[in-house]
Amino acid sequence: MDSVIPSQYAVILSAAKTPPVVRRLLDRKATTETFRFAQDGNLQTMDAIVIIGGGGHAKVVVCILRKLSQYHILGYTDLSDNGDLAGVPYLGLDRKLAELKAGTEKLNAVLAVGQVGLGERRCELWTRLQSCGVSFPLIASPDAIINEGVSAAEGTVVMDGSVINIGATLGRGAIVNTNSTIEHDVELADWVHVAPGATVSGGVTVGRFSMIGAGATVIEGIKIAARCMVGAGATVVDDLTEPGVYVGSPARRIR
Ligand code: JB3
Repeated sequence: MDSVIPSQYAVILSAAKTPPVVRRLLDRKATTETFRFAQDGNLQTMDAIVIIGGGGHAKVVVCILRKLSQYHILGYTDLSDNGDLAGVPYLGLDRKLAELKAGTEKLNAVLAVGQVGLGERRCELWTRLQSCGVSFPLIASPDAIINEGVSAAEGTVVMDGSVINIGATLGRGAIVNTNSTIEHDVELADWVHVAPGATVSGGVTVGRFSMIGAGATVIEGIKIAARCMVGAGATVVDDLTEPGVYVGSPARRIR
C-alpha cells in the first residue's frame, strides 16, 4: 500500500526527481507514515498519531501536538462523531486503531479523554487499546518547563505552562495540566491528574488514580493516598491517608 503523504509534501516531492531516501520511504509498507522537511532541510519521517477522545481535553492536546511538529495527526476516535476537532477528522470507534496498526510498523496514540475525576477510566481505556500494539509516547508541550532529572513514564501528557522540577517522577498516563507546578522530588503514581494551576510542592507523593483539582495547593512533603480527589482551590496541609474527596483550606474529607 502507498504511504499517505499530505498534499503540501506531495507537491514538493513530485516537483523534483524523487531522491533515493524518499523512494526508500515510499517503498516501505506503511499506511500512516508521512514526511516533512526539518529546519536543516533534511527529510524526516513524522510519526503517525491518533487522538483518543474528541472532547475539550483532546482539543488542547491537538494544539500541543501541532506545536511539536513531530507527529502526523491521523484523526481522533470517540464513542460518536463530534465533527471536526480543531481541524482533526473523526476516524471512528476505538477499534479503528487495530485496523490502522495492521497497516503500519508503528502507530502512536495519545489518551486525550481527560474527564474530570479519577483516572480509572483512562487506565481501563489504555489497557484495552494497548492490546492492539499501539504506543503511547510522552507528549510534553514545548511551552512547558521540564528541568533536568525528571522522569516520565509512557503516555504522560504535559500541558502548556507547567513547570516540573528536578527529581520529579511522573507515572504512566499522568496528566500535568496547564500552568501546574510539580516541584522537586514529587512522585506522581500512574493515572494521576494535576489540574490547571495546581501546585504540588517538593517531595509530595500522590497515589494512583488521584486527582489534584484546579488551583489546589499541596504543601511540601505531604503523602496523598491512591484514589483521592482534592477539590479545586483546596490546600492540603496534612497527609491524606484514605481514598475520598477532600475540599477546603485546610482540606477536609467530605465523602
Ligand atoms: O479542565 C480542563 C483544562 N480540562 C478538562 C479535562 C481535564 O476534562 C475539560 O474541561 C473537560 O472537563 C474534560 O475534558 P474531556 O475529557 O475532553 O471531557 P469531554 O469534553 O467530556 O470529552 C470526553 C470525550 O471522550 C467525549 O467526547 C467522550 O465521548 C469521549 N470518550 C469517552 N469514553 C471516549 C471514550 N472516547 C474514546 N475514543 N473511547 C472511549 O472509551
